[in-house]
Order: sequence, then structure tokens, then C-alpha cells
Amino acid sequence: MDEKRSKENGCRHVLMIPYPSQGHINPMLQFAKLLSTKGVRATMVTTIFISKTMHLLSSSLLPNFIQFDTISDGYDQGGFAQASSIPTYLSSMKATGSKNLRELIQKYKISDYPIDCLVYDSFLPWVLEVAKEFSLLGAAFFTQMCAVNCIFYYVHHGLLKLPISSTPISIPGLPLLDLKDTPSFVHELGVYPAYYELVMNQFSSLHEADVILVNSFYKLEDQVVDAMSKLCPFVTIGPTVPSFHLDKEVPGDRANNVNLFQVDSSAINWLNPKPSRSVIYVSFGSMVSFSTEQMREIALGLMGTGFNFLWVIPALEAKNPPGELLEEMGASGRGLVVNWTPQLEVLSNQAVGCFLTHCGWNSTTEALCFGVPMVAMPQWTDQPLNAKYVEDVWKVGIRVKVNENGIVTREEIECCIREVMEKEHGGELRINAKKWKELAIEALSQGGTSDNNINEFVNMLKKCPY
Ligand code: UDP
Ligand code: 7WV
Repeated sequence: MDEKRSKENGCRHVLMIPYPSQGHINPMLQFAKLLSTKGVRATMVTTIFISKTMHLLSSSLLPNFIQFDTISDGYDQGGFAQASSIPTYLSSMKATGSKNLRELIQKYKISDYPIDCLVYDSFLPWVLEVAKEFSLLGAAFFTQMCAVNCIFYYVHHGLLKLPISSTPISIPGLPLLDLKDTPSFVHELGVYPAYYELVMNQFSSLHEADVILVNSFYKLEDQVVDAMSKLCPFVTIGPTVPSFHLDKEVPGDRANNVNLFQVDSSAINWLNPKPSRSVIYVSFGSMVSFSTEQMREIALGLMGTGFNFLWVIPALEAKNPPGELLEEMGASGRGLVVNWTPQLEVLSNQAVGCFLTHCGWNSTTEALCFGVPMVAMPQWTDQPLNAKYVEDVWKVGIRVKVNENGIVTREEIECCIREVMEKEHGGELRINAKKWKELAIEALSQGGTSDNNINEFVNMLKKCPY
């Protein structure tokens, strides 16, 4: 194997540089797996802190194919949490990261596997500068859906002026949008200014990238992709849900292999004996946290439904959830609260009937691919627009309403969950999701849109001069 893949035989080597968060690492790693099955050597570059603290599930990682290496973000002991502010972290990552990245490229230059291309998270446009310094190919990788990228493109280029002065907002290829449907950076101006710059800067030097890869698939957002084709050609290569669950071309590829939290598999044993579609799965991803009041409403809403539920609260100890409620939920015998689950195993478990989710893009595509109807409770960044598509475009879920105090009440949560779990509507959502799953499989299978796009990318790699 190794011999076949060495420099003399024209094997290409790509460094994959994700933004260091769970929702950005998962799709990049999956894309690395796809490249490796097509004969490209892919090395995932994480931060030193993440490489020291991540939980690596290596059983389905194709160990001969994917390597790991590191660069520093300047915070090797505590990562992002150690930084004094978001802008401090981002500029440290850029300064230390680009210096380390140059050294990494030099290291490989004198090895059997020199680098041909940097596949970089679009949140890190400074990687493209490094790629160009070394005359390497630079492939931007967007982990968010095309519609979200389209809106940021419009804002960045002054085609959509902020603040928005009139609604509904009409953008070619997108459904008409209310303010609440737009990414938070569009309707909550001044909140997280450094992240606002991060998402807008994705487009600052993008025209210099050799290709713009997006974790989505053509039929999921054909109108956006078509409308943007002249302005900013999005090359869809997703969904990056492990192959075993979709086209099965890489049968061992079943899981997300890098977890930033300790996975608690007890959830699966707990789910297994439960009746079909009787459990609510509740997760708000790796970053969202709620006020104590909102936590209480969620807990009481869940208990009010009378259904069993599995609730992920990452870093549980640190989140300060209402202790007596946790006890009550446990004592009721109906609620299991865990730190982190193997989410794909949960969503594919027969017992799960509905997914109360923040609509992070990965969770959204996973639910879509497993046919699990969603109750969408978006919080920030791209989540509101993802939720809009879930409810109104793909019709695979319903969105909770926020009251005048900014709270989603227990009654609202209970009512939405009942709608999905008990009413005919839930069945319709499930049927719709099945259709999207089939289209996802089609996109990734031989001759499908995503598969073709990936092959074209691999051909581009093969053509580049050493
Ligand atoms: N995830 C997981 N276990 C959990 C919760 C989430 O493995 O208990 C995974 C999930 O499958 C998804 C990722 O973590 O791939 C979260 O990404 P997403 O874009 O949904 O949300 P983010 O964490 O970026 O807000
Ligand atoms: C991590 C940090 C900041 C953002 C995101 C993730 C995201 O939206 O994916 Br803005």
C-alpha cells in the first residue's frame, strides 16, 4: 500500500486544515476519508491542544490512509477556552498557525510525501496565503450550507446592506426571509463582532482559491447553487455523513472519529430496549449554552410530553443546569442526561422518534439522512437559516416560537414535540426526510453530483505539477 502511494508513483498529498471546533472538524475529516479512498494521501492538521485532548475512535478510520499532524494556535495548554477573548484567540491562531503551517510544509517537502494542496476551512483564509507562498493549490472548504454562504457573500460584497431595512428579504435562489430566518450575524448586529468578521472574511480572497468546496449537495439547494454559479461557484461534495449510513461505498466508515468530549455509549444500551420511535433525542451541539431559565423550560417541556428523552449536555459539570431538575428527570425514569453521545448511532436507532436540535449544519444533515423529524430550536450563527430550510423548504421539521421575553416556553416545546411524535404531521415529515436521504445517496454514489465533483477535484490534484 505505502509503496503504491509514494511520491514516485504520483500519489498526491493534501493537508486538511479545519477550524478547531467539533462542527468544523467532523466534515473535514469525512472529506479526508473520501479523498483517501480515491488514492489521495490526506493529513488532518489539528491544533496541538486538540490533538492532546481529543478522543480518537480509530476503529473505522482507515488507519493506513489518514494521518494526523499538528500546528499550534498559541494555546497548547487550554485551547480556545484559555484565550482572553475571541479576537485574541483568532489573531493568535492566525499568527502562530501560519508560522507552524509553513514549517509543516517544509517538513513534508523533504519527506516522501511533499504537499500538493491545502484544503482549508473557509474560516481560515490566511491558509490560502500560505498555500500561494509555496505555490500549492488552495481549496476552500465551507462547512455551512450554500444558502448561508450566499447571504454572507451578499453582505461582504455590499449587495445586501445592514442593518436590513425592509422585509421580507429577497435574494435570488433563496426563499423569502424574515429577519429571524437570517444568520444571527445579519439580524443581531454587534453581537460577537470578531465572529462577524470571521464569517464575512471567508470571501475576502476567495477568488484566489483554486476551488470552493461546500459540505452540501446539489439537489438540496439547487436554486442557490445555480443562482451563485456566476458569482461564486459552490462545488458541493456532501453530505459528509459517514458512508456506511448512505451509499455504503466505504462500509467501515460508520462514525465521526474525533470527539472533543468523552463519548458516553451508555445511551445506546438505554435506547435499545425502548419501543420504536418512542424517544426524544435532545442535543444543541458542542457550543450552545442556555440561561438557567431556558434550561428549566426545556426540562419541564420534555417531562410534560410524557415521552422518554435522551439529552446531551456537554461539559455537564460546568454548565450549571438546574440540579433539582436533573434529579427529577432521572428519578422519573424517563430522562437520561449524558455528556456526549455517538450521535450517528443515536439517530439511526429505531427508538428515536424526534430530534430537538439547535440546527447546527452537521446535526441537520445527519437528521435528514437518518429520516428523523426535527423540532428546530436555532440559537445563533447559521442555525436560524438552517431551521428555515428544515421547516419551509425541505419540510422535515417544525420550528419553535420564541416568546416576547426571548424564551421558548415549556408549553411551546411540549406542543411542538407532540406535533412531531403524535400527529400525522410527524409521519409526513418522516416521508419527506426519506426523500432527501435518497437524494443524498444519489449525490454520493458513482456518477452522482457530489461524487463527480470530488472526482474532478482529485483530477485537478493529479494534474498539478510537482
Ligand atoms: N455530536 C456528537 N455527539 C453529541 C452531540 C453532537 O457526536 O452528543 C456531533 C454531531 O453528530 C455533529 C457535531 O457533533 O456531527 C455537531 O455539529 P453541529 O454542526 O451540529 O453543531 P455545533 O457543535 O457546530 O454547534
Ligand atoms: C465556531 C466558532 C464560530 C463560529 C462557528 C463555529 C460556526 O458558525 O460554525 Br461563527
